Amino acid sequence: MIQSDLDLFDTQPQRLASHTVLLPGFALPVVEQLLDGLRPVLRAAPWRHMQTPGGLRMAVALSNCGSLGWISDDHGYRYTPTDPLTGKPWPELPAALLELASAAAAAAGFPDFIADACLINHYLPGTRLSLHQDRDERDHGHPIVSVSLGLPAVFLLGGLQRADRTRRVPLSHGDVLVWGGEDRLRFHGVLPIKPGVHPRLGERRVNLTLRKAG
Ligand code: MD3
Ligand code: FE
Repeated sequence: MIQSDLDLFDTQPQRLASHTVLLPGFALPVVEQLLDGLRPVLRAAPWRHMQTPGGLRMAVALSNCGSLGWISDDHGYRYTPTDPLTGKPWPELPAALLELASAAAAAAGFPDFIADACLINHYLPGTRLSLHQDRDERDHGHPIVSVSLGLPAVFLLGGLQRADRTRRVPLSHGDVLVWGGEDRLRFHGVLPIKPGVHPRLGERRVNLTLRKAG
């Protein structure tokens, strides 16, 4: 293999900010285990479009697993122990996902992370996620681990003020992003997903966001 080809398969961690680390391809060895774990979750808690507190339908469809799940309705954004669609507890966090989250956090310098909530976001081509902060968790001291699957995305990494300039970070199938500490409250978003067909997931992007919410 010639030297320049190595860059294409670079799986070295990349520090994007003081407490933000991209782990390219970190989830690739366990993708099939993740998908096997997600199938029963999505049967029990199917994709749905939540309403924002302002009454708008979110473009991203979502589900949750773990002891807490993130929801949005006319009362606001919050974590709940049960799925409002079924009234039942959210499905359990699949073991492969829980283990991946702890391993990724450790690789990024957060050795004791145990997730209790996983938000599962579903993007069709054209779907975007506008710039926002994640502030609904009880303790902002814990890191967040995000796993990208399916179609690629361009992630926007901003600063602590909405108006701060944003950086574009390409995210591919199997990439894992970990952030915490002072980066935990950075504004962030996702540009509209480009049309395409992913060989494993088809015309969609799925993002798993693992947190300690409780
Ligand atoms: C936050 N999801 O669900 S996660 C969300 O790809 C959400 O579905 C996006 O934002 C998604 O709340 C992005 C990745 C991420 C990466 C870096 C960050 C979130 C970040 C840096 C600071 C704060
Ligand atoms: Fe977010």
